[in-house]
Amino acid sequence: MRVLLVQPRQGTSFGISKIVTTEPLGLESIASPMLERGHDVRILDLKVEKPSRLDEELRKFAPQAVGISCSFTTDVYPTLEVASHVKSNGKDIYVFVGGHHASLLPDDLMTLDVDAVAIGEGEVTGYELIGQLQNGEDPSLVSGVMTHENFNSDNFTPRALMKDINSFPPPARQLTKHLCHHYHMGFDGSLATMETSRGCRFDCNFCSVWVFFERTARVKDPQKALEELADIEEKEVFLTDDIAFVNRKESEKLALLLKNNKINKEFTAETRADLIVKNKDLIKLWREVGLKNIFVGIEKIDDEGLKSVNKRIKATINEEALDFLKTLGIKALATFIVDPEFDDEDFDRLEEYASKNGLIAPTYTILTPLPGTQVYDQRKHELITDNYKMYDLLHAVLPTKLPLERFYHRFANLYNLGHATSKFGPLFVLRFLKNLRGMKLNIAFKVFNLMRMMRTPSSYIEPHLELEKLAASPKPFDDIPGTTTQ
Ligand code: B12
Ligand code: SF4
Repeated sequence: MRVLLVQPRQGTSFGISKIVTTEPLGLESIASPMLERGHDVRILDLKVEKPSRLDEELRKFAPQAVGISCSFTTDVYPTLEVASHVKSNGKDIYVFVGGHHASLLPDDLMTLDVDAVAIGEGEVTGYELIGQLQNGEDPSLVSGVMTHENFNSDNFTPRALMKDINSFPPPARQLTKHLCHHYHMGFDGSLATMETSRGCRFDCNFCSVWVFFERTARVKDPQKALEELADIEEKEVFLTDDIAFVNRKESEKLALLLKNNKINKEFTAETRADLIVKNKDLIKLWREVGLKNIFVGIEKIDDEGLKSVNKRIKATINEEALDFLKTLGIKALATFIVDPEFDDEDFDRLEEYASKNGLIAPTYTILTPLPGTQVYDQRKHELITDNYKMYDLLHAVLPTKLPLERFYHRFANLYNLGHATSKFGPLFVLRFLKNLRGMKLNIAFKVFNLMRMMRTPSSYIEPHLELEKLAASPKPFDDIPGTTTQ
């Protein structure tokens, strides 16, 4: 079968995804088992490729099936755009959607332009679905495949999580090789991504990862991870693990293998502060083998706040982790959740915390009830909009205590406190010159512009004004679920 896998365009105009742009690892992961079974598979990444490439692929490649990734809530409309475009080119092209959001809220995607939604991990579901289509058999019979026939009925069989995440070949990175110069982490690139583990055993109330993975975490075999890494050409590698270093023994084995095999990479990872504090020697070892940046979900500055999000951690542990990373020279990219109920004092306290802890490039998001989370269940009746464009964690979708202008003024100002490399100062000039040498001018400009936007209150307010206008006029998106404004 000829299968085209599509990463839709970004559904939000700004945010961290413009600063960290990654290859479509989910699509690459489902592509390899399909390739192994002899299917002809291509990947289109509309996050970085021109929109016209879709028509080009539909014409030249003439896919029999198109699979679209919808992991982010903000990607729902772009996903439906692609589906509708494909169907307008040929009703007989089979359109299926998968990914994190699609799995948690398939109703959003079950439109007439979508034939099926693949719920859960896609490696097995993907190739089984394609095999079924090839044999002219009913796709609804494949576990994890939700179709219009079995939707909301007992005939849908869920796909269980894979017992072992080592049973498949590495993601088919060769399918996006020609795009690798687009993928970057801030000013640094080219960037590759890789999983060394999958899932999380915690249960924070603002997060849906543990819901998707049923509070489990599985680890890649260190030897297999080493071989995969050795095949990656890029020096910069973003480990997409939900919680890096989740399994101490395997993480240590991998670090030692990297050391003994002289693998020369620079890593960025995401993890929790308590794992850092508990495994200081392991983090030190990873530093030796190239760990450069760690996103640390600090979320809240005190115990009360941490309890409110069910983080199961103490504020002192967060601070200990930040201090420790500083001593090792690892950049701690602390992330925080700003509550819509914040008043001026709360913002003052958060600013103080960031400056006291000398945070270089902290990331702030606004508490957003994302589908599948406990916060969503508890607060969905309070939502001020169900327009998914606003669900980028940088817009208030719950009522703010401060007037909206004041709230965004304070929020944008948080981004003025760090990011020394994005301001027009000596550090910025240094990074800029480095990128000039590497011919990455466009990326440097994109990151710089984005960071400027994030420091400008009006860029947050614009989408709210657009929504008000939409509410006052006939609604163009009335037929798309989730797009009505209140
Ligand atoms: C790495 C990561 C990032 C990276 C890169 C993400 C990317 N690909 O663009 C960075 C740091 C840039 C990032 C940014 C953000 N992220 Co993020 N990120 C992740 C993380 C930890 C791993 C994603 C990943 O690569 N996994 C590995 C691959 C192999 O898995 P996968 O893509 O899920 O694909 C599998 C299945 O979903 C399925 N599948 C996927 N697509 C398809 C398609 C078809 C056709 C089929 C059949 C199957 C299928 O099969 C694949 C193999 O099993 C996830 C958590 C998670 N585990 O999903 C959060 C997650 C996706 N991020 C999230 C969020 C909220 C954000 C931010 C908004 C956060 C912020 N601070 O601003 C930004 C914005 C990003 C954006 N695009 O708008 C949320 C999304 C929730 C939601 N409903 O929107 C998640 C789920 C984390 C969470 N806390 O809840 N993120
Ligand atoms: S925020 Fe992190 S620690 Fe909490 S449940 Fe999600 S992935 Fe796990």
